[in-house]
Amino acid sequence: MKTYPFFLTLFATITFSSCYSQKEHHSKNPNLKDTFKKSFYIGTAINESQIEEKNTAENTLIVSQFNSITAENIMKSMNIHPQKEKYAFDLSDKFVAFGQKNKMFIHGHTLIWHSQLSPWIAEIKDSTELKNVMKDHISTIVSRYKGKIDSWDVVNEAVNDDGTLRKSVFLETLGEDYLAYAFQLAAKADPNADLYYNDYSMTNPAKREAVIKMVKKIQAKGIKIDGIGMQGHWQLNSPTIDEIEKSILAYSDLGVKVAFTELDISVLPSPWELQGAEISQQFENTPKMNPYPQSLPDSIQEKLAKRYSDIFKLFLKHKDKISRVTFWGVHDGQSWLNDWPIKGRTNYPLLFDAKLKPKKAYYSVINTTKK
Ligand code: 9MR
Repeated sequence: MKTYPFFLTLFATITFSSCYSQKEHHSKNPNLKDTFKKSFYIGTAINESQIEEKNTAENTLIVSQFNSITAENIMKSMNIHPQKEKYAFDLSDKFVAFGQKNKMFIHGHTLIWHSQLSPWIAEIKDSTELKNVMKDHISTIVSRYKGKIDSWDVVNEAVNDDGTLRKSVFLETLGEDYLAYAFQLAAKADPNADLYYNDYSMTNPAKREAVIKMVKKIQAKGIKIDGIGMQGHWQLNSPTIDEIEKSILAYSDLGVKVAFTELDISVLPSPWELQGAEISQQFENTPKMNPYPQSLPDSIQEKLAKRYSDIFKLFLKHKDKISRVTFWGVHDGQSWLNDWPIKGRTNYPLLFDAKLKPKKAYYSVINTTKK
């Protein structure tokens, strides 16, 4: 029998056992970002306290599971550009530094949006002034993070669910040209960032057709638009997988990337009038509308797990078209759906519960990659 010097045997033993234990560790502790590494980025929206790393357990969860971040609120115009001559970059600088430190894909949300709009912008009536403000806003923010923020929601929620253009200070003052103008400004400020149009109810046929028409008009002007963001604020039974698939195919036929930018699945009843994710809607909180205030029954956990699994199987089927899947929040405790469309409910829309424990839905998502 051939014998090896002691130090070589020792080296081989240590190397093997450390590889083995890493592998063991990996398979016992799967994580989202590695599981989908070859397919698309897995992101989360983070709030102010998470950007500032105030809670160690939340921070550990974010960096171990996600390889992309979006700021849930701090980059919206009323926060980042509160007055004409004043930008507030403190938190957005921290957000970008957090992403860089953790080698994450950083997404900017959002440049032009009718909601959470700085009140002083909403009051502008003069078209030249509004164009100048758009130019200053987009150029200042995008160039500050040039080469650091990888992609932007340039325009958010400009189309109504019936396919008409949403009335906003931008549409009313500048007409629909404001859409192409916003993309033109963003492309000039950072030619290498990916530029997205982002909206909810993107599986609704009338809205889908209108978004496609809008993107084609921007493309026809020779202006750069790289992707379409389907927010993905969905329910247990709607939209159907078939409707989601139709939208993935129709949007990617435009030659742009498709991203799922704000994914969450509400398990609570929704008032019948409810449309998409229009945040101006609020309804009354009654026990019937808040059926699981303490915990989510097993039968609904199962339904949520199956729903997420069906959705991720579809995402994997179209991984060549999908750039990123971002959840709207890290865990159930922080979700906006606890307060919308009815204040003070307990919803369970994400993969981690309010105690940061992975839910059945988490494992069902991880398992979609297993043959
Ligand atoms: O999650 C955000 C919530 O904290 C804010 O109160 C709300 C106010 O506009 O915006 C929520 O995020 C929205 C996102 O920016 C755009 N798409 C719909 C999201 C849910 O309303």
